[in-house]
Amino acid sequence: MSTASLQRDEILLLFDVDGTLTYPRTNIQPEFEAFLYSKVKPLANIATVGGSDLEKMFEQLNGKKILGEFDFLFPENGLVQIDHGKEAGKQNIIQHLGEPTLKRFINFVLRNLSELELPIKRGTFIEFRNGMLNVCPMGRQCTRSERNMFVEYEKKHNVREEMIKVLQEEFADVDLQYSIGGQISFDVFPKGWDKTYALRYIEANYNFKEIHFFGDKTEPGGNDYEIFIDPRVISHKVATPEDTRRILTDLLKISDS
Ligand code: M1P
Repeated sequence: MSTASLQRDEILLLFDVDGTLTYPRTNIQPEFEAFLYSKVKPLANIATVGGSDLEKMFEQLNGKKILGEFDFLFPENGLVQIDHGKEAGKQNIIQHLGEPTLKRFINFVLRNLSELELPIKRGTFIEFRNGMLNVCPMGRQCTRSERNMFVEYEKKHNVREEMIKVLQEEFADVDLQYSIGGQISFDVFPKGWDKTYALRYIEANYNFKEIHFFGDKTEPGGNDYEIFIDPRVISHKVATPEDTRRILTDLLKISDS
């Protein structure tokens, strides 16, 4: 049976945000947004599963209206679950790791970053979220052009990959996982709290016939990798929102006019 012949409530489409619904850390484009809400949403349940927190999802997808537009929102890899506009649950990294381990980790990262030479540094080197930490060697408080500068710098110096290696060694005794989902930072969370976490919620509460996942960071170490290879989903690799649109048009037999 083809996907296009299924009922709306039999299909769930799970979208990564950066690189899939939007270009990295930019807002969704109006034509794509209209396509998603007017052509795709009537045919299937739609959901986001992003590495970023809910505030960044609001910024990129044009505000709180997404609470009403998407059937589900899964910020922080689904460690926060929003079901039809209402928070249904969230994970807590403090409780999971405990203060002593958390403090040891944060102190080590800050010490390591203080010794790291980069062309520029700004502020907010660790962003503390509900279920994860986001570590940014340059500091999250940077401008778009400073962000672009880091992207170029990293093409020659694997700053984040090198730092992750150091952390993996130093914290081999702690069940932590590291993933690179964006351009200037990496996410740190307990093992298994990757994007497959969103599937735990879906499986416990719904019974979709098909779950499709769309993402760009699908290589090992990228934050779409684990869900991309998960046998519970049908995966689609994309590089841009245009790819996502093309695949959706084909999958759901949408007349794209
Ligand atoms: O959604 C992908 C990533 O987006 C941001 O990454 P960066 O600022 O490095 O481009 C972060 O919110 C990160 O946590 C997230 O995985």
